[in-house]
Amino acid sequence: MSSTHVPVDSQTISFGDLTELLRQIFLRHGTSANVAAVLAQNCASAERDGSHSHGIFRIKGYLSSLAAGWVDGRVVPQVEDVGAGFVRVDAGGGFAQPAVQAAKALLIEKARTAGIAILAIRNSHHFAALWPDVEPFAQEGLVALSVVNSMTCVVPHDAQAPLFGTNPIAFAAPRAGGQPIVFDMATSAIAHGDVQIAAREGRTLPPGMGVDRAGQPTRDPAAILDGGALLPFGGYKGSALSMMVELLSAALTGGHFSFEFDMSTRPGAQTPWTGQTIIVIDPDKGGGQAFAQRSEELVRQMYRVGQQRMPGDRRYRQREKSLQQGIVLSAQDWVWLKSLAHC
Ligand code: NDP
Ligand code: PYC
Repeated sequence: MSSTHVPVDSQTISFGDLTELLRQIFLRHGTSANVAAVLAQNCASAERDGSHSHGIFRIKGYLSSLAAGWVDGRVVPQVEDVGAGFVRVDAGGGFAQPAVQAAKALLIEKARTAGIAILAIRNSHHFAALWPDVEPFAQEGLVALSVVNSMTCVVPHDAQAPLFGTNPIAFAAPRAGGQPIVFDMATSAIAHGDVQIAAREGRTLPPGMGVDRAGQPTRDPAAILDGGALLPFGGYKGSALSMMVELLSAALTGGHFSFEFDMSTRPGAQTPWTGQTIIVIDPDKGGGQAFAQRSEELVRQMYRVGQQRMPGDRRYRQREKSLQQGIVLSAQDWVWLKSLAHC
């Protein structure tokens, strides 16, 4: 073990033990065994990689939505083979990740045959980081792009009221000399989860993230959460990408736009009820040299001109550390998770 500082008031847990603890929690709060396993793996992976806004921080929201009957933790997703390169899934009001899992083998088979395949998921709840939905494809030599819309809280560029969700885009591509290239980013200036964490910790946000209930710029996360809203990143450019995410996640799939459901009608509901699209490409069908060699060359050139790190590198570094030294949880979170598993 390294001598890296670990806070005294904390608990260190292995990735496997955290996954198992979370699996028990989901199981005890109304999910099927399969859904519990899929969500536990997803949530523990986020905590392992330091994606803290979408790790155990989200457990309260998952359980609240389950208890409210807003999301179905037991439904079995219905996979439909609708074209040479098109797979559809009706998630049945359940979580998106089991829908991805149910369709994955067919999607990969189609991508390898046709060169490209689309997975269109509707009637689904996505409450997680998006990178776990694309990274595994790149580990199999494929290129993957995913989008998911969330809940109305982002004001389109130049507009006066929120309409879009925080709508992330995630991309993954194989690379010859290292871990896959992966980026995963909200199209809002900041993820909603990070606003909640800043409010909890009493931190002020950088300028340009959001507005208060009167539409005035604010750096106070509590004012954003209390009737205010977020802004897209990068002005009209981020706003256009957020619009694209709405179209691909909802219009294409048959899911809800971020503004088409109202969580306030179901007390306790926290998970956005929308849709998700994943596009998978087999780069071997391209006309260039081996894709992974070419992506390695691009990375080499990026470093040569001064880029300090690749997107995804912070996570990979944190992953390695967590796998070697364990995942550090606060004592408070540890006691809370144990109580949820045994209640
Ligand atoms: P960040 O702004 O923290 O990071 C966005 C991307 O940029 C990451 O791939 C990150 O890599 C990379 N990056 C960050 N800093 C640098 C740098 N200095 N150099 C190079 N690359 C860099 O993410 P967001 O706050 O936008 O999103 C956080 C999470 O919230 C995401 O996982 C997203 O999927 C999730 N989310 C989920 C939603 C949902 O509906 N399910 C809605 C909105 C957000 P690295 O990870 O290595 O830091
Ligand atoms: O952090 O913006 C967010 C978010 C929305 C849904 C899940 N995470």
